[in-house]
Amino acid sequence: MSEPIRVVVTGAAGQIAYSLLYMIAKGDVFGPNQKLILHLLDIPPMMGVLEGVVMELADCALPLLAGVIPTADPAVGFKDVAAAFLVGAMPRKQGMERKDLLSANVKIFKVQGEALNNNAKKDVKVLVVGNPANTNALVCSHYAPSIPKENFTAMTRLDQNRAQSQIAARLGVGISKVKNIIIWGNHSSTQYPDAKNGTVEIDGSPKSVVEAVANNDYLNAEFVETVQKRGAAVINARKMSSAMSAAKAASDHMRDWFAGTKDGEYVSMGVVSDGSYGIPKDVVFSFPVQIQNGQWKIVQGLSIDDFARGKLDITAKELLEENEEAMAVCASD
Ligand code: NAX
Repeated sequence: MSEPIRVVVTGAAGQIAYSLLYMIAKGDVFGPNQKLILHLLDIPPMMGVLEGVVMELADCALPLLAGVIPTADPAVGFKDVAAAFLVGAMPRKQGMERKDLLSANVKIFKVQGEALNNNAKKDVKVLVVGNPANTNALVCSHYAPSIPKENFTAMTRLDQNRAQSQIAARLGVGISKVKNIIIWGNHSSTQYPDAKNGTVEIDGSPKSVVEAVANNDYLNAEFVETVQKRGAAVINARKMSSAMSAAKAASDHMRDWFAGTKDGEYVSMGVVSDGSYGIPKDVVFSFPVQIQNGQWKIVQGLSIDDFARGKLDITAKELLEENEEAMAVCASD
């Protein structure tokens, strides 16, 4: 057993955290030999609810859990953390314009960026789940200049998992047979779920998804739309947004970031663009990445057909607009 690491989850009294905390505390993310001290950050009115979560974590009797620190103070929440799950964000309320949502979130992620900068370990790995996730990650990084930009990522793993699951169901194979499905761009309805670089194992041998599905109309239309609209479909059915699956995706994202990806496999993460695939620099864009020793690298040389090019440009344009709005709010603050 190694020394415990400190891990913060924000929005700790919310519904994603309710599933995520258990996954982290039982070893799904940092492995079965890594002890943890969990920092639970939420806002003052939620401290009573958070107390209940603390009681339940104790009642889970988890051997890896070396401590739990519930707090509404970002300086305490981010103190010495090695990993940060930024789940809490301002939800969109009725009548709220996109701009209002963005400016409320810019304020939250400014405060949290500063608190990370002043309190967290300098090699902290930050995953932003709270929406608009990509732009929130950029804002957070902007206010944490002492932490490398590469350490700020946004979650598109739920979209990837949804896409992988759609292809597995379509082909009637187990989920683990489907690999390298990509989510490009923003975690929004402009994202481009791309199965055309994916592979599937059928009867023991790998095939391209394009060949196995043998229906490009499906891959370009129904598949893309189903993944893009899956979040809304869950809300319609559950009357609440995806939580268990979002928590599983956050746990997958951070596990792969710490432990690395398997040979020949890649995963999608919102990361700061270096201009790869003609995407403007410095937006947080979801790319396929491979990870070794805790460092991600964008997978190069994948084929982008005209259809994909159009989709990538649309989602990049949306991100540039969001960034401009966010930076205007930052500047006026
Ligand atoms: P909940 O409303 O259940 O929980 C959010 C929690 O965050 C609340 O307890 C709230 O008090 C807390 N919070 C608000 N401001 C805070 C602050 N400044 N510091 C700390 N905590 C704060 O939402 P939940 O369903 O858990 O969703 C959380 C976020 O994830 C939302 O922004 C949601 O849009 C986003 N999602 C992102 C996904 C992704 O793939 N990137 C998918 C799932 C989810 O929709």
